[in-house]
Amino acid sequence: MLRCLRLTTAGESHGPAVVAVLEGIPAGLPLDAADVAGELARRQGGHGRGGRMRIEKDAGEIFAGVRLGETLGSPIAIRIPNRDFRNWREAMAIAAPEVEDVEVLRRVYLPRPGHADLAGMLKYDREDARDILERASARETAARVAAGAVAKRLLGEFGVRVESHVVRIGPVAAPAEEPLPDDLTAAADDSPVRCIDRSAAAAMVEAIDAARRDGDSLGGVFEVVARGVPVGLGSHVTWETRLGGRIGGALMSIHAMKGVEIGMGFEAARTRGSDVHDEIERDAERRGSGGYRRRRNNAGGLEGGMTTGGTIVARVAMKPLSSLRRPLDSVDTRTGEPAKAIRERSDVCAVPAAGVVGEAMMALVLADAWIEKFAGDSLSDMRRNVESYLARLGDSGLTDDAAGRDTARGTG
Ligand code: EPS
Repeated sequence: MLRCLRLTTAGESHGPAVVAVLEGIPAGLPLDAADVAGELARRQGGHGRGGRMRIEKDAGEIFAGVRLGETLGSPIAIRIPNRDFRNWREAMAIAAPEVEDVEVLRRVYLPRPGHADLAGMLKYDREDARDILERASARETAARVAAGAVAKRLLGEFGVRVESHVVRIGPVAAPAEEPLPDDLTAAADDSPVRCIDRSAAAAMVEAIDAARRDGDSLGGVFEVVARGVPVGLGSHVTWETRLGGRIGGALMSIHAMKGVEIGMGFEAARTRGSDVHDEIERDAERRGSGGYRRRRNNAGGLEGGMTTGGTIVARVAMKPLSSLRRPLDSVDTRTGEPAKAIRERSDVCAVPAAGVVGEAMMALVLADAWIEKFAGDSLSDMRRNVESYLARLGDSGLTDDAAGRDTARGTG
C-alpha cells in the first residue's frame, strides 16, 4: 500500500508503550512534539469512549529522526507510553510467570464474536486469547495517528489538508452538508461526536447513551476529505499504483472497518453514467489541476487511479465494537462447552476517534504518493520538483481557495 514510505508499528494495548517508526520522510521538514501531540489528543476524544481514555494522556515522544526542529531524512521513531501498563505489570510482563494464576495473568479463554480472538488463537496456536487481543486492539491506531501527523505536516507544506467528520452513528445519519465548512476540523472537533450537524449530533449522543445503557455498542460512518491535492498523484498504469486501491486498502486496514466508498461510491452503481461523471470545463485560473475544473465531484477526486485536482472524498463504515458488556454466545476453548464471551472493558462507540485515524491513513497514503511523484531527499529538493511540475501545468501555485471549498459532491 505504501510504496515510498514505510510505517512499522509495535506494541500491545496494555504493554509498556506503542511505537511508530516511519521511514522515507525527506530531510528538512519542520516538526515538533506539538504536531504529534495535537493529533493524538484529537484521537482520544469522542462521546462513547470508555474508562481507558481517562487513564491515557497520549502525547507521543519523538526519539529519533528529528533534530533541532527538523527531520533528518532518517527513520522517525515515536513512542506513546501506555499509562495503563502500571495496572497490567504482571499480566503483560516480558518474563515467564513464576506462578500460573489465570486471574493475575488475565488469561482469556472466552473469545468474542466479531473480534480477532478466535481466528488468532487458532492461527497462532495460542491458548490464551490475550496473546491475540492485546495486539488486535485499536490502541495500535495511536501509533498510526502519530505517524499520520508527520505525513500531514509534509502535505501541509504544500497546502494539502486532510480532515474528517462523522456522518452516521448507528441509525442516526447527518444530512449532507454543502459546502463543507472551510475549517472542517474546527467544526467537527467542536462536536462531541465530530458531526458538524448540531441536531444530528445530539441524536447521535442519545443513541450512544442508549447503547451504553443496554450494554451494547454502535458503529457508524465517517468521511475523510483531502483538499488542495493537485492533479496526477497515483497512476493508471499498474494495479498497485492506482490511488483508489491504496486509499481504500489503507482505510480498510483500520480496526473494525467494513466498507469504503470513494465519492458517489455505491450510489454510482444505481445511477446512469450521464448522472455520474463529472463534466469538464476550462478554467485557466484554477490551480493544481492544469487549468481545468469539473462541474461536480462524484468521482471523489479520483479518476483512473489518479487525483483529478478535486477534493478527495472517502466514506468509511465501521462496525459496532465487538467487546460487549452484555456478551454474546461463545465457547470456553478449554472445555468446548458453550459460554458467554469475555467481558472486557471497552468503548461503546469509537467512530469519532476512527475518523481521526482515517485522516492519518489518508495522509500517509497521500504523502506516499506525493513522495513517489515529487521525490527529493530534502524538502527543498521536493519543493523544486513540485514547482517544476506546476510550471509545466501552467500553474503558479498550489493552494487555491476554490479548490479548498470543494465539497463532497460539489464542484471538483
Ligand atoms: C480497545 C478496548 C479499549 C479501548 C481501546 C481499544 O481499551 P481497554 O481494553 O483498555 O479498555 O479504549 O482503545 C485504546 C486504548 C485507544 O487508545 O484507542 C480494543 O479492544 O480494541
